[in-house]
Amino acid sequence: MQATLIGIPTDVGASRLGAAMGPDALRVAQLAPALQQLGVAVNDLGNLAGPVNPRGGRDAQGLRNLAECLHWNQIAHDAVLQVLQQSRLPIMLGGDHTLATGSISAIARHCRATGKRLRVLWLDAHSDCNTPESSPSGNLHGMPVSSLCGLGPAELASLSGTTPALPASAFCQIGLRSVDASEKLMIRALGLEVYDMRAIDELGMREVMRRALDGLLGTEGEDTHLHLSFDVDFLDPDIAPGTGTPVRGGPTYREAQLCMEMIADTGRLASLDIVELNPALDLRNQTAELVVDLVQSLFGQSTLMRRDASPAT
Ligand code: HAR
Ligand code: MN
Ligand code: MN
Ligand code: MN
Repeated sequence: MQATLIGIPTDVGASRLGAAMGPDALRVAQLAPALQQLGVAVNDLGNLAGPVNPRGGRDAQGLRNLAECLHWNQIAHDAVLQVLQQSRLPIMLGGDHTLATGSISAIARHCRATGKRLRVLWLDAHSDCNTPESSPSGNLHGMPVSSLCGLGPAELASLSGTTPALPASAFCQIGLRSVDASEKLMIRALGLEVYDMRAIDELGMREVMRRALDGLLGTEGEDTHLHLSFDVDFLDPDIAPGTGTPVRGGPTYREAQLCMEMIADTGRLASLDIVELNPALDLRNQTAELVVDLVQSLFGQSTLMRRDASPAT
């Protein structure tokens, strides 16, 4: 397998500064060598260059830093598309979660061109499906899902070449525990598949992942491009303090590992966003190191040799 790291050091979608240092923290935590150890050939494009956070107020639409967000998403889109066209697996090092609008727009465009079905796993404490009208903050990192579903700011919603970039049914959100009232309505309206923390409590991570990955195993999943959008605040802040909007009550270390291992078992992972890592809030880079550890599981690291790649049904 060949993977390409793309540093996308944006923090223009967030209120707290610091996520722009995320790509370098992941490099310091030895992300590339960790993947190489597993037989993944890795190259690193370095960091894309884009605007800094002007720390603007809300515009007439209620949005903060729309022009800067658009700029970052356009260059993210172009870089990701190029890597996909080289048949390499792009790993986006964020940066705040707005970049997923650009990355997933490119992935959706590529899937359309190659006739693949797209499945997006969204690991996050938040649902990120606010619209300009509903957003309590005006921060665009709270809107990538709605943008991709055609309901965000028009310039962002059309990046993929079609609006919506993908059907809402392509998404599966896992780990939610901070959802605005407006987002609850949006989840209903879009019919988003969601496993919140209560679902993980009640069903267990194994059953949640079994359902989330339905249709991806074996020959049934052959034509599916699996994208993982991994917001670091998915993880419990006790183990992952280095993020801008932590919410208590997230998955434990073991639950997160199982989640990654079960994704790896499908063999369908074809692109990855790692977002919302904020080294300014971290302790001795422990969150970046944890992410690298989890990404190793995502790329097939397991304790024992596994006889059968597919998990028991
Ligand atoms: N829902 C809130 C808003 O729209 C919080 C945004 C979430 N922040 C993130 N996204 N880190 O996952 O402002
Ligand atoms: Mn997010
Ligand atoms: Mn989040
Ligand atoms: Mn299904």
